[in-house]
Amino acid sequence: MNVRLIGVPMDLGADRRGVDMGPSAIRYAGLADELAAVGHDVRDDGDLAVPTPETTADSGGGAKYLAETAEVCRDLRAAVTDALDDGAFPLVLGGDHSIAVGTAGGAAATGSTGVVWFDAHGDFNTPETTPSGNVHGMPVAALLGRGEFADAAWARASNIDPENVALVGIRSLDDAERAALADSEVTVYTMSDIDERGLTDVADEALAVAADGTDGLHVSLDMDFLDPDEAPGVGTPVRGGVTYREAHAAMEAVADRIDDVRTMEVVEVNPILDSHNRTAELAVELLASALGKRIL
Ligand code: HAR
Ligand code: MN
Ligand code: MN
Ligand code: MN
Repeated sequence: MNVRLIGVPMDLGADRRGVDMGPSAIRYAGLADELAAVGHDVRDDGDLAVPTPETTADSGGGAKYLAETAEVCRDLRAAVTDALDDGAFPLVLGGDHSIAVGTAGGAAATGSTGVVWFDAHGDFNTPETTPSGNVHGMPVAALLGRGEFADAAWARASNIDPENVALVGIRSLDDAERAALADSEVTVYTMSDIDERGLTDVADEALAVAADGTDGLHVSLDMDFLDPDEAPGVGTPVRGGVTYREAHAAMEAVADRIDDVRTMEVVEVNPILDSHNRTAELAVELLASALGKRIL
């Protein structure tokens, strides 16, 4: 594949500072070389321009920096569709999870899109329900046009049907978010499901749900999907996440369907909270697995 790296040093969507350094940390951990070793042609387009909290006044409202986030997501969507038009595979490096609106929006601009979302969190809040005001807790709801996002052209992706959205690894939901998810057609695989059925079975089914009747897939990997013992460098760690081996198995399930995958992103790597770049190195390993690296 022609892999196109797009960095998005975004941290307007989260309270803990530092995810803006995620793209650098992932590059330093050797992503381009690792993907080249798997056999891909890799081009790095560098980072998008993203405002920092130091230079930006919050535009106000129930969601912090929503107007600024919208602007970045519009730019990212354009970068992703450019890469897709060139026949490349856009691999987006975050940044906080709000950027998924741009990545998945770019995928959906080219056809109906299913989404597989590996995360501890549901990211299904809206500006009306959010307890924190942080947009990284809202991207799934934004893409599906829920609440205030119903009229937001930058957010809502009409080519993404909730029936083709699957969340995997979930173990932290806010009350209103839980009720909204239960009420929706989104499929949620919690950690309990993974305990009972095993990761491979759950990941295969999640990918099948997303692929059912769609033209392509978007895969979103929030590093807090993993247990914090494995991935300490994330802003909102939640105990009880997947193990190192389970995370690789999830990415190998993605690799089995890579021909259907149109876009992928890795988000929420926070080098300030990390231990010797361990989480960024793990992100590189997992991306290599997803893009076809095999032991034998
Ligand atoms: N649900 C909480 C909120 O809305 C926590 C947000 C999520 N943090 C993330 N996203 N890293 O997955 O504020
Ligand atoms: Mn997330
Ligand atoms: Mn998360
Ligand atoms: Mn439907």
